[in-house]
Amino acid sequence: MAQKRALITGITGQDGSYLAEFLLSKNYKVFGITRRTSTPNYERIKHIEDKIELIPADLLDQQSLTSAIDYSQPDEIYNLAAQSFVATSWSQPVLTGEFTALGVTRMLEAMRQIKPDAKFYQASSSEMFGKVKQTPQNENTPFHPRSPYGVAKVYGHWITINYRESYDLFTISGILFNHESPRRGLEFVTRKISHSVARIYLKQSKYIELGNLDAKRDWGFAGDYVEAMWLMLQQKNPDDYVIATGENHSVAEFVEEAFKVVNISNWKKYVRISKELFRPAEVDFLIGDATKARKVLNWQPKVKFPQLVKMMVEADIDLLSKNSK
Ligand code: NDP
Ligand code: GDR
Repeated sequence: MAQKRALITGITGQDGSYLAEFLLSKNYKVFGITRRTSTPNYERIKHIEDKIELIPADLLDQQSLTSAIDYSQPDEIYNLAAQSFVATSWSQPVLTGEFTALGVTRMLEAMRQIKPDAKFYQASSSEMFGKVKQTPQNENTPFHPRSPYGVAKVYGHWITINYRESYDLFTISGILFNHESPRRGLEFVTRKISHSVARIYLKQSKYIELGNLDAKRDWGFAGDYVEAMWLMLQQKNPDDYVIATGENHSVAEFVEEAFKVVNISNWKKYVRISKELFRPAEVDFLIGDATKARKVLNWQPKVKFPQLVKMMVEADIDLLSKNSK
């Protein structure tokens, strides 16, 4: 059988790096799209750089996406690239719409014109549920996004379905709940916490500044979630799936668990609340129902909440200890 070929947008991000590793382990030829930066940002993929092929392109540039698909001739396309930080979507709403919403159409158009027999995965998000209409959330729960990011993702979700229905393309939307790892960007709350706790433990910092501690999220491990993306594209028919652990915790619980890893029980002493870090509209409570994925894809998350927090705090202690040598 010919070696399968995959094209990943957002390969330099958290999920892109795990997905590239996963596909290499399945013997895929992996191509990744990277955008031009004045200094390279290949930190998360440097250990596999010699095994993958990077193609310069940008979600804002139709021609570059078309060329990338023409060059790589992928069997599977994973569209992970986006402006993915919810807080930034209020300060840069138009850019967020361009990247996170219209970027999806640009990728779909490129595939339709150049490689219509490819399979397409769109990275949709639990942020689409926003002000939740039912609990837990599944594939049939109505959307009520609460940020320009969430609104852009709703567009991405529906345009993916629309290309499936209009042109009979194999396009899938994976509605993933929050997934974290030691490779998570430092601006996201879990990594901010694990990194700050490690700094406090190593006496490099005295406190951590946070916003809303009451928000609840369904947090899983990114390594488990990229497998679900792949499984979705291996099915006979294209469909949409929720991917989640089915368990949620507040930001405060994450903080408490992280301090527990370094044997600090009076965690409140180290936390300051900043009004600046509260969002104009909050998503208070998310919890996913991944029954369909369990039944159809035979997918289940492996890493549990305490394990995830421990993994992240220990990785940051290692990282900071190495950096200070
Ligand atoms: P990251 O922010 O870690 O990665 C985003 C990637 O998109 C980076 O590789 C970034 O490149 C790339 N990118 C951004 N803008 C452009 C552009 N204009 N052209 C080309 N590439 C671009 O996100 P994650 O890995 O966490 O998430 C992957 C996807 O999944 C995103 O679409 C996100 O919205 C979605 N998602 C994530 C969830 C999560 O919990 N992690 C949950 C649900 C959905 P660069 O390195 O150059 O910045
Ligand atoms: P989220 O992740 O918005 O769920 O989007 P984030 O980690 O940014 O926020 C989670 C919750 O924590 C609260 N919070 C803080 N958040 C940040 N970033 N910094 C803080 O200091 C802080 N204090 C409290 C937030 O208010 C929020 O309620 C992530 C992204 O990966 C999206 O791309 C993805 O689609 C969704 O997860 C599912």
